Amino acid sequence: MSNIGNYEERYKTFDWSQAKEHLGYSEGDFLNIGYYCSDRICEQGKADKLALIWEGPDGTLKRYTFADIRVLSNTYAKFLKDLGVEKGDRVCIFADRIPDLYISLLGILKLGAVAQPLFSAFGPESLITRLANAETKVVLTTRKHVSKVRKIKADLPALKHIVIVEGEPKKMGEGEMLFNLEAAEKVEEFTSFAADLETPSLLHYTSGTTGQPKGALHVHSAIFAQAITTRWVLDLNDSDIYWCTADPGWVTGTSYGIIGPWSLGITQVVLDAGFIPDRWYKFIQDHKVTVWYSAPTAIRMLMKQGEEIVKKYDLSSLRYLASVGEPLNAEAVHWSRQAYGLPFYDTFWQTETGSIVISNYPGMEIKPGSMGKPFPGITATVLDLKTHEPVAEPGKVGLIALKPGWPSMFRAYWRNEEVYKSKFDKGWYICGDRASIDKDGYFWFVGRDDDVINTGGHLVGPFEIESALLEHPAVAESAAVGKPDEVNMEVVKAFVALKPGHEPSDDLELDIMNFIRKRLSPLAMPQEIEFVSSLPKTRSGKIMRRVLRAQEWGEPVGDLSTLEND
Ligand code: 6R9
Repeated sequence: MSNIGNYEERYKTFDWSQAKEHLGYSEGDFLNIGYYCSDRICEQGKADKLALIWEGPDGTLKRYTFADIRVLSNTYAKFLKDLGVEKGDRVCIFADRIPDLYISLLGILKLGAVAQPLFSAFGPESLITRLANAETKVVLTTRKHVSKVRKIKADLPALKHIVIVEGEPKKMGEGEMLFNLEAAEKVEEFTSFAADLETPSLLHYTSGTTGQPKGALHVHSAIFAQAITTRWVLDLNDSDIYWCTADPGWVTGTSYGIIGPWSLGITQVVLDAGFIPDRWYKFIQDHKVTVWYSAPTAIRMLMKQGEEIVKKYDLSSLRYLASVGEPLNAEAVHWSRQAYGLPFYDTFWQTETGSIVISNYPGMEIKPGSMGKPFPGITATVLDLKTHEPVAEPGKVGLIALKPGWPSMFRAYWRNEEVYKSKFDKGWYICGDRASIDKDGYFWFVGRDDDVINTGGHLVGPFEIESALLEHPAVAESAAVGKPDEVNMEVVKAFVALKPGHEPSDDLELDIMNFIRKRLSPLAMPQEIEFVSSLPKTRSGKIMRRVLRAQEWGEPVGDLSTLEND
């Protein structure tokens, strides 16, 4: 029997007070995600239970009990407090998936500060937009990544400390210090900040069509939604060994790679290494992973490797598989049934929603290719593209929209009230995705409603790429769009018009690609650059990405008259 039981029944009878009860919370109780994910679990008698089994790039294993996580996150909280970090201050964690990333995040929350994890492959330009906007006070990073922070430090007046938590640079710069968690004096007791339901907790940056990335701000009560969805969608129980393959630089890696499992006292495993199929399978075999939460691109890459390699490993521990981040094609669901004897269950949500909002559930029939149905407590629909009224006919495409009010919903885009407000209309939060709903109430994803590029499950904003392209000395104009890719679903393609005196060449193409990879990240790097003499524009001079994108996808360009007049 699954945790959710009968979905339809749950949907009918659920209200969010049950999610609070599920965590043993009553109105007015002490609340703090850091405390809930460590001290509270120890108080439940699970102090000696493993919270984290970590495997490093070279195969090193480290094990942490909930008691370890409790004391070590206290140690971080105290260290940051002594450094002058106060309630509400933003503390960025910029590191690979080292244990410190997971532990310091809880420490930051215990202190009442706001944790801002950033993907460690980000280059200086991606970093500065996010650190400047958040006015981040402290960056926790490692020897491997500190040089990228150093490059931009002079332009970040709010940044007071750079703390190197792993490795030791040859030379220390101004405002830099070392912190070694293993060597530090352990802090047995730390009084966590008594957060209320609306106290800010996490800041995750996400890309939109226009402007720089926006910081989606979450609050401590998000844990109620994260815990109940972990229980009912990921079906986690006390005896599970859980593996979430997402990096905590992205929302999946915090909502379901830290808070969800630990709020329920569940053992999780982390692999701090890139994607190597053999290594992934061996990891599942070695640690006897039971529940695996991953992404379609990874599944497609595993599919490409075929079934023979699957047979080399004992994957019999697996009992439940789920996926998020991009469309999970029906073929991938069929293949996983065939290869692992289990289907992947698709789940849909966003940085802004903080937790799974539309999903398939254990026990509910999967329609391969569909994202499933709204989570209990979530009212979801699709709205007419123009009028924003709910679409009545089954199968008609509209905008996915949710009734605001669930606990893990974002509360703001950091210092960007205008864009935040633009996400709401007629009492709905509009996700920015298109879908249809069939006669049985299943949601079918169609595509994004904006120009954001989803590459391998990671969103990249065309504006950010175009701004960086313009900084290249040879580039006069640019446009970035997604082009189809068999594995990553989409990859970035850039259209570039050169400045006088520059000629298209393979060398220049490579140079521009590398320029973006270093400044932004490997994800944002165009896989192809097409040199053009000019770009299609509206009369007011806005580049028409839609035209370029349609060309790439072999789709009709559609009605251009409105665009040309804007
Ligand atoms: C959790 C996360 C959100 C965007 C979302 C949509 C796409 C996520 C999906 C999916 C099709 C699914 N997306 N899940 N598309 N099927 N099951 O991924 O957050 O990085 O903010 O991305 O990802 O376009 O709007 P985030």
